[in-house]
Amino acid sequence: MLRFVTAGESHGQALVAWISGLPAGIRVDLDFVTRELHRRQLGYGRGGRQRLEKDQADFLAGVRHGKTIGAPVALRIENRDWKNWEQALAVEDSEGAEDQRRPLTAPRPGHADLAGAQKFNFHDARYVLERASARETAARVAAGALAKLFLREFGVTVLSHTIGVGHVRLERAAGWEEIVAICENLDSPLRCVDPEMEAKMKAEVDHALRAGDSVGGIFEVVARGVCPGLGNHAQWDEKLDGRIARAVLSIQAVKAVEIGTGVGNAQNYGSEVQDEIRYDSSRKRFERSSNRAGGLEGGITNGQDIVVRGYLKPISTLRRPLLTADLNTKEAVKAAYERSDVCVVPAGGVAGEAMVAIELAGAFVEKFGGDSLEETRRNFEGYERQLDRF
Ligand code: EPS
Repeated sequence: MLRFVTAGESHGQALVAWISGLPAGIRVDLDFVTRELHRRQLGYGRGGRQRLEKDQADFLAGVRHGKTIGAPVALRIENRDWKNWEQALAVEDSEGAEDQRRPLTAPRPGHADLAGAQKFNFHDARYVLERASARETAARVAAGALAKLFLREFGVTVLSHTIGVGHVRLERAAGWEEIVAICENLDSPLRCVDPEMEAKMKAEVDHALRAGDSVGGIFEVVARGVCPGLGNHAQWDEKLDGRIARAVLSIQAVKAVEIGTGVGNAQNYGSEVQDEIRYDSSRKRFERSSNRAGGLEGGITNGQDIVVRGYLKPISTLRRPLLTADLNTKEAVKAAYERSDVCVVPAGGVAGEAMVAIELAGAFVEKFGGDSLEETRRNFEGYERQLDRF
């Protein structure tokens, strides 16, 4: 079973990720991991923090001479900002530490601040927000990069692009080549495949920036090359659509997830929604004339692209803050403002890729097993032959 957890506070010493269950023998391309981390830091509308950080994964365990060894992988990503927070977030208690705490007592509506403070009985939301922060997605992206390197061995590629920012929405479908190009283009401001729409999206960000506000949007993750048969219809918690939805919904600020054209499907007739089946005898594979199902039927992959959309609400830290109630005085005050991002949709997409890749890699390991990559490959190829003869 593939398992992964993270630890680390936004302004603490470092983020860490721990991943176990990957077969031995996966080539760990460090440049690829670094590039993935870099992609997550980009995007028009990011705040000052990204100029400070230069995310890099330092592998501590589970990799030898450039390959996984079947042992848990542990990695660490330094927070450069830690040097400004060593007192406030010190591990050890010390004389006068009280004054250094940088407490946050005006909880931001929409953030984990208040719910978390009540849950853990803190009268300072700092304890909560440091861990709730989307900075944590850096650790997910590093773990996701490993999942992608594994999937790559079997011809699977997971990418993403932006299809909505604020009121602006890309209405047309994006081609695979366009998505590949936008993921390779590190200068793209919002990672939208249509330059005209991207200019309008930029204007939405500018508008929010000027107004001291924030803006959300929609990213779309597409996984190509996934064989049919991953996931399982037979038990509710093995259905891969449910697992992917949970994984993407767990990303900070994602409030809805759509698979394929799931939302629109609810208002259309069955004949307009289901994807017709045909057989390609040269490839010896069943295919679909459309992909409204987003590559998943009955919680099982069907061989089409996996298409998953994450809907991000605008982030909750506002330069022109909303009203809140102070955690101690209970008086009406303006919510706290800390340096923040205005728009994080492109970064959300990169985190979305990581989560989808982790779920796909998990389903892959479950179906094909394998302590070593050779074993996984042998089982995978046996299954491919079975599909050829089907
Ligand atoms: C975040 C607040 C900001 C973001 C941060 C998420 O951090 P800071 O308060 O240090 O400026 O920049 O995101 C990251 C640091 C990151 O790397 O994505 C929050 O409160 O969620």
